[in-house]
Amino acid sequence: MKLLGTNTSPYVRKARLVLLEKNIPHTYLIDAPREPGSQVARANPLGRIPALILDDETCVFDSPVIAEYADTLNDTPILIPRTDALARMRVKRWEALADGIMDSAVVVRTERMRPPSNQEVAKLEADNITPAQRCDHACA
Ligand SMILES: N[C@@H](CCC(=O)N[C@@H](CS)C(=O)NCC(=O)O)C(=O)O
Repeated sequence: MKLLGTNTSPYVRKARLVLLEKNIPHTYLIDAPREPGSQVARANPLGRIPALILDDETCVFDSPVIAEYADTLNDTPILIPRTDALARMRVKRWEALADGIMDSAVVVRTERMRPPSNQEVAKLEADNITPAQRCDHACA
């Protein structure tokens, strides 16, 4: 299988960690979606990375889907509990929280890369309320 991505994408780093942690043979191909000649659009209609292309050309995309697929390929180790519904939900919830934090961080970074006069302050402020602070008040 081939994993398409770039080193700067947090979602790609997450997919790589799962594949490496589980010792799943794969080829990592640096492929930035907007570069000419990119294979990403063929592998993911959303045009985003990471995208995983299996040996039979099946395309797997969105990092939670890649992580879950990879986790079911072997049991060494099992990262997402398979039978205990509550334990499984808790792991998937951590993943949703981490992905959400990354989503916010990407918005802030993208905004800060614009010239200061073009930055949307409201967007930066809204995203500066960290999910970590909200966690203190969230339910168990
Ligand atoms: N929910 C997706 C998010 C993936 C994502 O947004 N990746 C960014 C890179 S960090 C991307 O490919 N953006 C499109 C682009 O750079 O053109 C996932 O978890 O895989």
